Amino acid sequence: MGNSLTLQISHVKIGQAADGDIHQYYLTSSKFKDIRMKKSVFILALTCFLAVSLFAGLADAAPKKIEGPWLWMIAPTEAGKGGADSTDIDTLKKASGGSQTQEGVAKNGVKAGAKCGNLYWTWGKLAPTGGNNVNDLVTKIGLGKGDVNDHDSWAYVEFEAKAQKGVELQAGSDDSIKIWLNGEVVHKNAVNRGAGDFQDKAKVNVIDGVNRLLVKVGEKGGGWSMFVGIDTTYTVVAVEPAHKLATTWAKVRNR
Ligand SMILES: [Ca+2]
Ligand SMILES: [Ca+2]
Repeated sequence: MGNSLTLQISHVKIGQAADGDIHQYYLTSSKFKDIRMKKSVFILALTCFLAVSLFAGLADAAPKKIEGPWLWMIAPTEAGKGGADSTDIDTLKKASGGSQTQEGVAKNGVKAGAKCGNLYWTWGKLAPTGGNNVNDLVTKIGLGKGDVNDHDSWAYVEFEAKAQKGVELQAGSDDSIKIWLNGEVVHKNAVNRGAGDFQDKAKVNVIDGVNRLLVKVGEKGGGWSMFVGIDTTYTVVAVEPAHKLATTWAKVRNR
């Protein structure tokens, strides 16, 4: 009588990924005749375990960072009150002499070239890495100079998507952050910290068609950075000056 091996493998659904269900596999019974077979059972079980772990790892991947282009504006805070202290202060309203407010931009959007004090809302594509990406960007597009401190930045973007509830939004910021989606505050973290990647998570509801996303980051001192991603399929829309039609800028598939 030669060697024989009988295996019974069961599986159970443990989650959902974009491309299908995630199953966990396990041996429910096995019969083996010699040591060599034991080894193959072990290898089979290990292979199943690694395959499931890898799949689960892919399903948990963070969303892609939104590089935009976003529309940008910055405004000073009170001296020594940048970052966490100014998270809920509408320094945009003050800088624009009352013609713009954070809530107004969050709800109704803003156009490229709109004026705020001596500055104009300007396009800029945000680097997905680095601990000073906002400072690098605002100095590049001419809104600020050198190492900017005690300032707030606003980044505005419109994206087209399909309605979906409970979508995961991830964000990182140096220093504090406040995020509005379609006029509602969906995340806030009044904190002074460094950032080079995502740090916070929030669940948001995406609507059919154009969604309006506004992100405020408060900079106290040192680095000034921002990272925002949303775990759905969307298309970033370029917000042109009022007399032009909005045009599709870039198509982004998230996975
Ligand atoms: Ca700085
Ligand atoms: Ca900082």
